[in-house]
Amino acid sequence: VTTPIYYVNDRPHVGHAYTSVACDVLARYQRLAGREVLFCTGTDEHGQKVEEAARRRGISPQELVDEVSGQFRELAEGLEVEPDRFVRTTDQGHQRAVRHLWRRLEDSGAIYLGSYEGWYSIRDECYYAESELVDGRAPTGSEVEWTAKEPSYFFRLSDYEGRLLRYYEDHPDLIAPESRRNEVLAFVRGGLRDLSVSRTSFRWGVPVPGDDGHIVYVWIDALANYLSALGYPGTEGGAPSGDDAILDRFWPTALHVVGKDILRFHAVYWPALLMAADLPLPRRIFAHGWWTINGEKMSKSEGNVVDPLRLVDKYGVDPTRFYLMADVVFGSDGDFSRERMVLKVNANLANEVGNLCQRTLTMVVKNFDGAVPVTIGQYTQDDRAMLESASLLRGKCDEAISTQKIHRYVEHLVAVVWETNQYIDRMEPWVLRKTDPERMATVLFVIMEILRAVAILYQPLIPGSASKILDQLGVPASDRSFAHLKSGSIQPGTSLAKPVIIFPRFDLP
Ligand code: ME8
Repeated sequence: VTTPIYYVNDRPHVGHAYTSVACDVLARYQRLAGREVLFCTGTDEHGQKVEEAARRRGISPQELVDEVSGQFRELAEGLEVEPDRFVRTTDQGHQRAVRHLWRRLEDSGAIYLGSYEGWYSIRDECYYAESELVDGRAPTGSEVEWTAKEPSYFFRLSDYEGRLLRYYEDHPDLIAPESRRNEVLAFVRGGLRDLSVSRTSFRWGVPVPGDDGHIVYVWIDALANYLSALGYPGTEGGAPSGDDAILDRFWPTALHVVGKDILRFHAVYWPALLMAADLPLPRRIFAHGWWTINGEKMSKSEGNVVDPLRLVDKYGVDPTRFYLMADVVFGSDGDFSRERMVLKVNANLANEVGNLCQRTLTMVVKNFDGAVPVTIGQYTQDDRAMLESASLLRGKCDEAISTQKIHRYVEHLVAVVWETNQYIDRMEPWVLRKTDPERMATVLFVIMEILRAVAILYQPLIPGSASKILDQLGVPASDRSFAHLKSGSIQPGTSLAKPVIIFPRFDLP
């Protein structure tokens, strides 16, 4: 599972947090499902944009990249995003991978020397054709500048049009969501031009092997991170067979999660480069949507950039992760509003799951000598229906996660908690206390079983809070993987502590 590697020309904001949390949820989920996962992220530290940002601040590029890369690490830590690899493109190992990839492209005849003139957007680190400009700007709204004719290496992207289209057709799941896939197809069908892949006008980057007047185009450098994260190319000079051995383990199931802004680089350029280097393609490329803030574009000049770590300070890490994943369909655009965050977190976490836990466990502790009740009656139709909903959760969540419908995964959990709250209100265990204590025990036991399933499945999204719920339910740490959904259960007689509130309620801003 990979995030994009983030540019270090700017501080991390909620958009970066979004992608990183999403990937962390996907990685944790698969790990709890028993799969071997390698979760990679990092920082994209080369290029003209970074060189200029350093110059503006009067520091060296190296000082700048060290500082901002550190901020991206802190962002991950603060959000409890736990990658296995953090690639920095200034790492020696990564640069070696870039040089190796370059040589393979060159050896296969996919690179030639020509000359380039045209429009370039430094903000997007992207070349644009005259015909793509809108009112003298890039289609993204970024400023473009004219690059006077300079010698440049080119990648024969135009050779790959047919092969890419065939590959997309044979692998309909490669690019998602569907609407984005269609955009990519339309773009490739519209014809591909060869891609300029080196620059001579700045120095901050990886020199082209054998011609160090040229710097490798920052996107080739950046995309190679997905290989260098896996140790590519193995031994120095790496024989092709060596590459394959190292990549074998994780590369065939690689999932690239990116924002829609950079889908073209991942779904067109990257597959073509891999084809040219005779390397297999990743399994899936998922483009999520774009966040605005209160309906407006997030930008430094607007002064409306949301610092995710400030959110964590104020609301805690799990409410922040929850809001980011639960509020919008993964794949669609979202709009950040503190008010909606508070409403959503208060409703789904504090009022629904938190309150259910608190009520249930308080009754258990008070009425059954601080332990899970031992005498439990026959299940009724109602009880069985509730337990059935809980046992269907795993399949539904698996289905959602395997297609990156993270919001859908959350919805399944929210729905079962909702149903359970209706169940407790219908069963009124607080009334049963006097009339039928055994029935009370049964109802509370059913709810604890459901909470156990919900908390186990919530671990990828709200790891700290889910484990607090499991602690309160007396579920041992060794029994919390998804395999225990079926094989485990709440143990009668387990002593329980008096529950404490897990999800605080927040005031509206
Ligand atoms: O593009 N809404 O880096 P970058 C949603 N270095 N997601 C957002 C967002 C927003 N408003 N703003 C940023 C680069 N993102 C390259 C990538 S990969 C080989 C090289 C997220 O720092 C989203 O994932 O501009 C987007 O694709 C990424 O940050 C862009 O980060």
